[in-house]
Parts: sequence; structure tokens; C-alpha cells
Amino acid sequence: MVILGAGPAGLVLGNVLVDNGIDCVILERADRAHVQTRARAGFLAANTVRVLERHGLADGLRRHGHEHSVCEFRTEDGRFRLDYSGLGTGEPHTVYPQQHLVTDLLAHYLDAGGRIRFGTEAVAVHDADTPRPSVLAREPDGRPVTWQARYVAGCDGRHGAARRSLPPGAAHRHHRDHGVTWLGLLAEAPPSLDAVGYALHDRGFAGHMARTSETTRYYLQCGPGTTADPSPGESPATGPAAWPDERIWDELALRMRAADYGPLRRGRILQRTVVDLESDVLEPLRHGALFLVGDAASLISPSAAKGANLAVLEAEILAHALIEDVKNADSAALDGYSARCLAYIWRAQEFSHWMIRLLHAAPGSDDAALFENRLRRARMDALRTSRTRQDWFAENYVGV
Ligand code: RFL
Repeated sequence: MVILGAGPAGLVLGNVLVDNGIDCVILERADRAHVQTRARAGFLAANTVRVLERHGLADGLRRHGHEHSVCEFRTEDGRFRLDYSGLGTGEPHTVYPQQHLVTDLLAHYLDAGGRIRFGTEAVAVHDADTPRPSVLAREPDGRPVTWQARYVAGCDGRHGAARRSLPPGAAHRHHRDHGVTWLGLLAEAPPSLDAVGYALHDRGFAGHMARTSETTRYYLQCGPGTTADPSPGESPATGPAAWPDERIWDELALRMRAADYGPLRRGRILQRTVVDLESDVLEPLRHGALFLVGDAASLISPSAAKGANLAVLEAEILAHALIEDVKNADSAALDGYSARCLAYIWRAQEFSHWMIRLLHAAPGSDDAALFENRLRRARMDALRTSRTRQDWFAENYVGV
């Protein structure tokens, strides 16, 4: 088995396979330091924690992660809090930064004797629909190398080689640009509130999510066309120079109504990422011997914090299916892999889509925008006042 990519998907898959005596190798484009320091997700669903526990992969998050169960909405109509662990399925999130999880998964994989090649970029998957599939890769010194395997798992994200290698017509691509751009920020500052904060403001959305006792992720909705890294000559109005630390904190304070609800704890901005809210789902997730997992299978906007959770879940489903196939010559679960994962993916997409429409005002001031914005207000009002709606929210918010 060749696994492309050492993110949450590739490493969970690799761990479960190695622990079950199935030979595999992971090809990872980046070096180890990069993989272990890439800050992205942080909110793990209860089901994700259960998957990791089942395979002995949850020691770090049990020791250093913390439970989180409250979100706070701030709008033109005031603020309200939901303790979602007392609603829906009654479960909290576990907050544990993705780079720490990846570090744990990698250590466990290597301790178990797992093989990984860092600095090795997969270029293409060949002959996936034949009994002899192969992966063409580039070694760290640039030399080409071919890996042959019975199966290939594409866990190499949205821009990886697995997606690129699908022949035309092998999968249908569902793509939706939600027309909203966020500046994703990682601040060297303790969380400012004991809740996930969602602030709706005339100037746009602002979000607050704890990461560790020293770091906090913030989001700021920004103008379309904002780039994290403008090309030479590009207007600074669209680049990171337009967002010096002070402007970020002032804007966050304004949108989060710090004057009414308490100041934000400021600190250095460690990371600025531009996130265009998009959905992208391939259907089916299998082409012969090639299986797509995690972000390679579907991209989901971070509005509902589902991406890493789906990656872990899909990796376990694929691992179990491969074990059945290799050990018991039973391919039924492999045949059902795509349909089973797509059911989870579309449910997560639906909720994420709902969250996007809850958190962002429709642009413009024409009748259509006015109508949309009245609906958005009614949606928020129902969430504030209806216990049934709150149960539905909690179940979907914390679940995958
Ligand atoms: P990853 O983590 O992107 O890992 C893919 C790996 O593949 C390597 N790679 C290649 N290797 C070999 N050959 C090639 N050709 C390769 N091309 C790429 C890459 O170097 C990398 O190591 O994918 P995976 O494993 O599918 O995991 C997906 C998650 O990382 C992603 O969905 C989440 O981070 C999304 N996300 C969140 N998800 C949550 O569940 N909860 C959250 O709170 C949350 N917050 C976020 C997020 C994503 C964010 N960004 C940056 C879009 C916050 C942000 C800001």
C-alpha cells in the first residue's frame, strides 16, 4: 500500500494498517519539521476522539487537549451562549491543535515500524484501473522513483497528485464558491473568552477559537480578492501589508463588540492565511486501486470545523476495508467505501453551508440581499429561542 501525504488522513490510515500488520509506505512532500508545525485545525469531534482512542492514538490529546462546549454569538440583537454539551447528543469538542495531533500520529507510526519518506513528492498515480498500479515520485534529490503497490491512498490534500491523476470522467467534481473570504489568523495571545465566539457585524464576520493557553485562532471576513502573498506590484490593499497587527486587533475588537462585552487579549499575529470559503466534493472517491481520503476527497469550508474530523473518520473506514480485503479476501467494504464516506461528507457540507448562511450577511442592498438578511436574522433568532433548533445545532456542530 502506498499512502500519499502525512496529514491526519495519511497518518491515521498508516497507523491502523501497520498495527494490523499490513505493509505500507507514506510518501510526504514536505520535511518532518514542516509537517509537525503546520497550524490548522483544533476542534476535534467526540467521534474523532473515539476513533483515535480505538487505535491507541489519543494519549497526547487526552493529556494536553481540553474539552470545549460553549459557543457565544454576538449580533446586532445582543449576545447569547449555547452550552452544546447540554444539548443534542450531549458531547463536547476536544481542543487539540492539528500540528500536535500530527506529531503524535507520526511518533506512533514510526515507533510501530511504519515507513515514511519525507521530501518525496508524488508526481502521478499510474494504471490505477489495472492490477499493477504505481506511483511516480520525486526523491529529495530530484531523482524520479516508481513505487508499485496493490492499492494507493490519496491523502495528499486538495492540490495533491491523487486528484490530478484521475482520468477525465473518472469522478464528478461538485464545486461551490461561497463568495466569502476569511483572513485566518493565529495570535500569540491567550483566548479572550471561554467560548467559541461568532460575531456578526455590518463590517463582516469575526470569529474566535481557543487553541492553547498561549495561542488563539481568529477569523476576519475580508474583501474578495484578498491575497496572503500579493505578487510584486499588486495593491497592498489586498495583501498582508493591508493587515498589520494593529489593524487586525482594532477590527476584531470592533466586530466582536469588545466595548460592550470585554476587551480582547492582544498579542503578535503569528500566521495570516487567506481562506476562500469553498466546497469541493469528488464523487466517487475511488478509481480502481486509488482511494481518495480527507481533503483530497472533499474540501469543506472551516465554518463548521469539519475537515480534519472527516479526514480521520474516512481514514479509519478505509483502513478497516483494506484489512478485510487483504486478510479475509472480502472486498465488500472497499466497494462500499465511497458511498459510506460520501454520506458523512454531504451531511457535513450541508451543516457547513447552513453555518455560512448564518454567519455572513448577503452583500449588497437590493431586495434579494435584504430578503436573505432577514432570513439570516430569523435563523439566528430561532437558534436563540428554540430548544429544538438548539438540539439540532448541537448534534451537527459537534458531530461527524
Ligand atoms: P492535509 O493536512 O492537507 O495533509 C496532506 C499532506 O499531503 C502532503 N502532500 C503531498 N505529499 C506527497 N506528494 C504530493 N504531491 C503531496 N501534495 C501534498 C502535504 O504536504 C500534507 O502533509 O490533508 P488531510 O490529511 O486530508 O487533513 C485535512 C485537514 O488538514 C483539513 O481538513 C483541516 O485542517 C481543515 N480545518 C479544520 N478542520 C477541522 O476539523 N477543525 C478545525 O477547527 C479546522 N480549522 C482548518 C481549520 C483548515 C484551515 N485552513 C488552513 C484551510 C482552520 C484553517 C485556517
